[in-house]
Amino acid sequence: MGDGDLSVSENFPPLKNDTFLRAAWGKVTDYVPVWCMRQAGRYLPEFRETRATQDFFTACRTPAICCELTLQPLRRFPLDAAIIFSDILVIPQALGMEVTMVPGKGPMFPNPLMEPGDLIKLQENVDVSQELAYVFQAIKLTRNELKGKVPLIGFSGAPWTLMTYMIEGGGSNTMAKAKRWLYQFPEASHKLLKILTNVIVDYLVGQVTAGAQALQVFESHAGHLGNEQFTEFSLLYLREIAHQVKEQLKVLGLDQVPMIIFAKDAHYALEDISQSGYDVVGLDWTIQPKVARERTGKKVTLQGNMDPCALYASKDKISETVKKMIDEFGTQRYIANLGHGMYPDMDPEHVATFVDAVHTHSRQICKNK
Ligand code: 1CP
Repeated sequence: MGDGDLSVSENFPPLKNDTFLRAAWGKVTDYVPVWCMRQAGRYLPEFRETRATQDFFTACRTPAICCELTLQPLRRFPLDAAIIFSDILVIPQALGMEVTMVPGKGPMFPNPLMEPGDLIKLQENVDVSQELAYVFQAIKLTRNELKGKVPLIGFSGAPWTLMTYMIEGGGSNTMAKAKRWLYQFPEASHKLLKILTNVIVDYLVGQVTAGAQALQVFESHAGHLGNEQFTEFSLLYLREIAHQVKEQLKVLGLDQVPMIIFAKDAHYALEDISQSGYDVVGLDWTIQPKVARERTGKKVTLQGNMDPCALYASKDKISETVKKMIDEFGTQRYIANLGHGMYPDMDPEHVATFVDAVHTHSRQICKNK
């Protein structure tokens, strides 16, 4: 077993493929590991079948279904990591907010936060070991069922991204309501972001205790903030999360778990992001790999960043795009991924081409070195 074996419990099966973890730690790999954001999703017929009889959040609360949905893409593609099936919105639910998933529309909060006075409605001192126990059970079960095939990634939404949903009441193009809070109620905004930060820290530590072998924090709505607001309302909390999680994991003796930050559309702040305490920086497709390397230095691993819509291209074009991406990122300190999640109408065969092109091309380069 290589030094990337990070089993937190002797009861878990030994890890057979540690390439993803090695890349995350900046260790030498003999090919580029790959996974896809939203690799468990509606583009897979077996996902649609499993989900057909289940309401979205009922599925999230049923460990056996989460486990099945997490494993489905692994059965089809030789991916180098699994990501637990869940959603970032389980945290607002744990704080006492009602959230439903409207088919074909997305998440809906019937009673979003309207004014600062609404913050008293939140269950501030939530015990995640109770409220989110179902996620921890799903992680434990999935880690066992993976049988050491690849590492299991746990995740959380970042405070600003969760705040946008809690105030907007769902998805939004402008985030005008949430941004109004930042300008009109900066104090209440910080109060909310702090409440979220505390829950997220407990949640991420709990996921590792349950068996997660890496953690990704999704700041999917970073692009709506300018540099100044990002620094004040996002970066501060992202740093706090990395710092607190790592401190707590160290105390628990579980600190061999890399942390990934994916702040979509925030490359205006890439230097700061790369120095915010995370081991891996996820990139969307709007930044060139070479520019990202120059701006992040040699300490972090980069993850990304093919335009997910490139999966609509022909298989030849996908292979060509992957080759160019790997040539530009290089094969080391690099985890291949898409620049954001996949869409339901994407062809699983094209995902297979993407994964295969990453493995084949990167192995060739590594072999010739
Ligand atoms: O019925 C369905 O199947 C709905 C589609 C779906 C799925 C498959 C949603 C609704 N969530 C998920 C699972 C999910 N969500 C995962 C699973 C693991 C994997 O990647 O395979 C993950 C990591 C998430 C995280 C998530 N949820 C994010 C962050 C990543 C990103 O896309 O930026 C966000 C923003 C959400 C909110 C959310 N959940 C679902 C939808 C449609 C949305 C976006 C709504 C919007 O803003 O318009």
